[in-house]
Amino acid sequence: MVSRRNFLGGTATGAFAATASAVSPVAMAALPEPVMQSSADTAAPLLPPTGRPYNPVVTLNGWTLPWRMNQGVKEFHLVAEPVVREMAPGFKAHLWGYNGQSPGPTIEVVEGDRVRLFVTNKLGELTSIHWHGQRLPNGMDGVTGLNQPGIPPGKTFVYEFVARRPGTFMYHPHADEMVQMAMGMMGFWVTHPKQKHPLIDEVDRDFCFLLNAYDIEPGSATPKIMTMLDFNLWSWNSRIFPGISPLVVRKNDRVRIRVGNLTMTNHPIHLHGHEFTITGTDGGPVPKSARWPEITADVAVGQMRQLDFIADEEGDWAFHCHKSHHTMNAMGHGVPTMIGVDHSQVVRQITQLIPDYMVMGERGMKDMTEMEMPLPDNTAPMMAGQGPYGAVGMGGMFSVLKVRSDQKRGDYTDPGWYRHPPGTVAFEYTGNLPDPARLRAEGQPAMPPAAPMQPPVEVKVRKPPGGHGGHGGH
Ligand SMILES: [Cu+2]
Repeated sequence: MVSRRNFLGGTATGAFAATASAVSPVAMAALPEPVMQSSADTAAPLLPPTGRPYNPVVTLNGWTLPWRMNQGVKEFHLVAEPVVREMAPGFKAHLWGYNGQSPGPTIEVVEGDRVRLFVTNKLGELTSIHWHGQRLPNGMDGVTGLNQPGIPPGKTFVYEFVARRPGTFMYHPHADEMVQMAMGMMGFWVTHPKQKHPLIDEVDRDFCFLLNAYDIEPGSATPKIMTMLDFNLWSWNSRIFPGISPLVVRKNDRVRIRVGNLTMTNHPIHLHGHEFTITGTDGGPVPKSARWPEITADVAVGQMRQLDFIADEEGDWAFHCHKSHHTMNAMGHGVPTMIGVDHSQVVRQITQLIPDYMVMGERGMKDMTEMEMPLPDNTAPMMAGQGPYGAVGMGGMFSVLKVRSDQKRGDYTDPGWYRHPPGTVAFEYTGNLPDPARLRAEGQPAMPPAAPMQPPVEVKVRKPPGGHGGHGGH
């Protein structure tokens, strides 16, 4: 296995950067050596050693696949195979992917590049790769049975086409659909413009990741591939918070985030502290006249979105899916909502039968992040992540945009937590709480009832203990 340091450090670069003149006819006939990745860390951007220059992307908890230039053709070698993916520290999943990881490596090319992709199948069943969003000859489109025979186990197929339009794309199998994508087979593809493009601004930092989801029973490691909607792990690049790298930027950087969705539901991706513009989709750059500002972009199934903004507010800004269940990790489903329910009497009776019975969530579910719960081995904590002010009650599709004025250009190292200037953090009010002013119309219907009203039903609200007793409680 080639480690990240190995191929980014330049020692191995020669193997991929062989110039056309250096490639003998024998070597041309040979497969490019597959580059494997064993780490789930975010690799540094891969500066193109050959071909047209471009500003490379940073794949969250991923990497870009090096290529071999062969007589003007960029040659890549993808290996479809079972992988072990660390989804969060201490939690490993048995997935299928490419070149040692799920998702597979990001492919980066330049508009107009001729690309040759060798795909070796090390799975136990047929596979293929569809190059989502590419203009290409029909026979290169990768739909098993329709455009090509499936790639049998142990065999290698060759795809070749010109990357005709710049943009944000992905790749995935079109073979045993439900199984192979549910097992994590997918990857990102970026085609950079070959020259200044009127609709594609140059940016300082360019991040990309795929939205994916798994259903892995606590204590096990293999996804249940029959699950259609009820997933328990909502991930970015097969990672869950707190395992997702922060997006580290320098203040006033122009930032692009590219997101693709290969789950079975939509994800409203939400950024705090800034507004962004959707500047492109997998259909291409968005005309300037059709752009509008957003802080949440809904990425539907099978779609890709390219978000551009200027990171001009310092701080640690949450960046997450806005579906609240998607910022949670593996939890037991069918857990009743116990908020406001006083189970102290019930507990006394149950503990006589089950001595270590534990009641959860009387104040909400966040209690559980602070609780030391016995969990089966290889289980993602339900919600985890420790911030500077305590537990962050989120997991899953969540990360942090870290904007720092003293971050060096091109430096992606985590600067740690933001140090808030004095007097800029929400603080406790310690004065008296006045009685609430009530509107006279409170509780009245908008229209008079047609028939005499039933006596009103009294709803009792139980406030959490330890609040300001006597003010608004019952
Ligand atoms: Cu979501």
